[in-house]
Amino acid sequence: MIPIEERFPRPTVMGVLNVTPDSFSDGGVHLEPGTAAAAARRMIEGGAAIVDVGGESTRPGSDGVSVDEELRRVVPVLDRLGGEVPVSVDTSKAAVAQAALERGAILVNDVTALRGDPELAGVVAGGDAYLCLMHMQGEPRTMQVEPRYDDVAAEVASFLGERLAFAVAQGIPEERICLDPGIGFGKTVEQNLELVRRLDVLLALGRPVLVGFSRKSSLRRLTGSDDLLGASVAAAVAAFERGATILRVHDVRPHVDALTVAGAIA
Ligand code: HH2
Repeated sequence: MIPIEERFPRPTVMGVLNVTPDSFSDGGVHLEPGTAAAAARRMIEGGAAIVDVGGESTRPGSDGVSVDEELRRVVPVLDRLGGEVPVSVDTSKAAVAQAALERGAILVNDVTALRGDPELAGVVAGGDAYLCLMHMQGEPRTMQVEPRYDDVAAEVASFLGERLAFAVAQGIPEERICLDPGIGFGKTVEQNLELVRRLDVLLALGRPVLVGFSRKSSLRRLTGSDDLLGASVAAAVAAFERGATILRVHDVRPHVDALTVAGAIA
């Protein structure tokens, strides 16, 4: 298996496909498997290198869903894609990751950084999958209540360094892993901005960094606008310029265009 940085060089666009009734911004849009699969194919046509399929919303205030419900949402979409589209599965559950890997998914995107399900590391290791480890303070239900850090960049880096060591100890080769500061997961607007501003602190861990700022509520707070496309593109380009490798986005084509230009300049 080639290292993740070779498979997904800078900048790589990851399209977001939420197969949920209640996601942040696209909840309910892709609930029908055929519609979801068509949207995934359009994302690849638009220049995404991979599509992140998720069956559980992690928006602030959300409760979890059962394994059965998550499988019921995700599996029919992957079956329709038939392994023809590079897919990442946004899950913290071993059973969901296993089902996705069996259907051709190549990356497991775990917002709990292997703290959610003790079986997940073994599934990733045994399934020869790439892995994204994300930082979150608290849990989705309560994480935005009162996020606190003394030094947000240092604390997020220290957490991700520890989770990276854990993953490697569980048999997942380091070269398959990328790290994510978890924009919006237990962070204020200013903490989110500081994480991007000081992305070098995360890059010092030596792994590619994934950033997902697309359509997050911090952008609405900054701009006062409900149309978050321009704000999302700006955040992705800023993250890329500070060293991010993978940008997780909802609106693929505009991000691909912007990052193509930013990459050409860089
Ligand atoms: N953000 C969301 C979900 N999964 N995974 C990673 N690695 N990084 C992120 O920033 C990230 C993520 C939340 O955004 P969205 O998918 O739009 O919403 P929801 O969780 O409500 O489905």
